[in-house]
Amino acid sequence: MSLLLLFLLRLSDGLLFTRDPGWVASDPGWNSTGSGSQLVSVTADLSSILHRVDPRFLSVTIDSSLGTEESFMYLLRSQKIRTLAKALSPAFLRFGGTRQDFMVFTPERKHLPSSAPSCDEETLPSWLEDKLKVEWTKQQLVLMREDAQRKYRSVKFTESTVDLLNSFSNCSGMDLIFGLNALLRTDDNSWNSSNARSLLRYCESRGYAMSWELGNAFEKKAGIRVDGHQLGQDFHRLRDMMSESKLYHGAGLYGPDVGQPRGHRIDLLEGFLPSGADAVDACTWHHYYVNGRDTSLEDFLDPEILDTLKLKTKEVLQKVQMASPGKGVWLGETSSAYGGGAVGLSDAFAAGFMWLDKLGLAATLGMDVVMRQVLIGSGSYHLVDNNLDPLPDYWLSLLYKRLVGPEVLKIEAVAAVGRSRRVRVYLHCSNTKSYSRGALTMMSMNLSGKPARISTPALGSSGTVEAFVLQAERPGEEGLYSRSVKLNGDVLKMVDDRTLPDLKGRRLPAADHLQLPAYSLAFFVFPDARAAACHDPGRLRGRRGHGDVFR
Ligand SMILES: *[C@@H]1O[C@H](CO)[C@@H](O)[C@H](O)[C@H]1NC(C)=O
Ligand SMILES: *[C@@H]1O[C@H](CO)[C@@H](O)[C@H](O)[C@H]1NC(C)=O
Ligand SMILES: CC(=O)N[C@H]1CO[C@H](CO)[C@@H](O)[C@@H]1O
Repeated sequence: MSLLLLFLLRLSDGLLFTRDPGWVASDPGWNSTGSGSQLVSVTADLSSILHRVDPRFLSVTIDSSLGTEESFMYLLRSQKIRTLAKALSPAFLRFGGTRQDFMVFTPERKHLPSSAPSCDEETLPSWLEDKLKVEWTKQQLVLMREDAQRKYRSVKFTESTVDLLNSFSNCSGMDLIFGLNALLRTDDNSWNSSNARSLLRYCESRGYAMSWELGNAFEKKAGIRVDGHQLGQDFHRLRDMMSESKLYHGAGLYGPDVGQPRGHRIDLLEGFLPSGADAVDACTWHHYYVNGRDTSLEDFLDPEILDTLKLKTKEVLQKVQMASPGKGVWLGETSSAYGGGAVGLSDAFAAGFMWLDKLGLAATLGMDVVMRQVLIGSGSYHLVDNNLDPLPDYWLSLLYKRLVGPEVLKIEAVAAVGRSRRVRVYLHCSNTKSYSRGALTMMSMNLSGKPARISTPALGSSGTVEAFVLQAERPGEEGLYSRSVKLNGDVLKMVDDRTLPDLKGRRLPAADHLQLPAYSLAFFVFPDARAAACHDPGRLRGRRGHGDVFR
């Protein structure tokens, strides 16, 4: 028997976090709240979990564009970016993207250096960091021109690129995934693995623990076309090569990194699965909501656009479940807008709605890992700006890491007049590193311009709620373009290159109405919820629970 919880969302023009003693838990009061406010009820099943995602669910990428000139890889020795990355661990760190299929390993060293410097020894001197940042900003213009013309040159990289990636991921506690070049083909159009073999040998000789991918959204590039069946065979070749290695025989292999379903692209996945599913540990696909060169603020706040992820995810999950039941599905590269992001939006507060909704929806539907394009790389969908300072989506990611656990619960928001479209909610058990077992974290956003209030009577009057409300630095629609963000009213910024600010919640008695201001993103933690599903997270609804919540 599932315990049904009823939250009430009351929408009005109230003040932030004010007490409303007039509310009575048993009063259905749907249309008698005065002041023209509207109620939305939120139901949740706290007896069992829908799905458990990977502890590294929120993961990040470094776009291979950073490797187009090897010197830029040294930015990964910046103390600031290391501090920021470490705070997001555990996570996967994927190195890949469009240019991975143009990168050729070209070893230079005859003799291996004795041992790598320790994490503290190797940070970049500030004069060099400043110089690299200026040059990287210029380089991005070159890269954007290449992207616009879709003309890519072959890029040589040496041992340094992998050394820097390994020390960055190792020192920040992330698990490195390296995307290999699939465009190296033989005369009969199968994958020429000789360059990858040489890279694997080098990495093995250095003892680098890492996992692998092959090809980035590859179907036709530089005049070469590869079908899904062939790609599956290429993955087997890579898996065989890994099996021969002492270090990599048990390492992860993920793919095929197909683009989102759009007519023939799904055929690439369908073609791949029969021949390639056995070779991969998880099936990866890419998702972007909109074209960065042709989008607007309205798109970033449009519930219909947010919902498109649900349809595409279901399509992919269905194909994978049919061909390879039980195989995990990952968003292997994903962000708001393709084409490098939408200038002025993908790096602004507005991007948080797509990001938080994607995290909520992907976990609910049953995807195991979501890799955000990009932690660092060219384009405007990065988590840190060109000075390596954190952008709003970085802070959102950090809060997610601190507050949200891997167990997903079923929750639904229903307005009196139908499904609530502009207030979106997701529910997980809380991260047990931050809260005791049984605690709940509700993620929530209000996509429109009026304030909303949330009541949580069913969680008991003795309990408390911790609110983490993110808002743009400036109010109103103009604020949505802001590159800084406030947590419970205070602008978030690093204390220094080694220190992040405290992310403090605001504690409220559970009987209070919680305010969800206009255009806000919020995490509400219920530390004393004692949710059965979170006490005993072995209690899974069915085997994998893919998508039950929206049936
Ligand atoms: C970092 O490298 C060391 C030495 O190879 C290894 O023992 C450790 O587990 C690595 N840490 C991470 C987080 O990968
Ligand atoms: C694969 O590539 C290597 C290096 O470019 C080349 O020497 C070799 O002949 C190629 N092998 C095949 C089968 O095409
Ligand atoms: C901020 C907000 O949403 N205001 C809106 C919050 O959602 C409700 C319910 O859909 C809207 O009616 C409000 O306008």
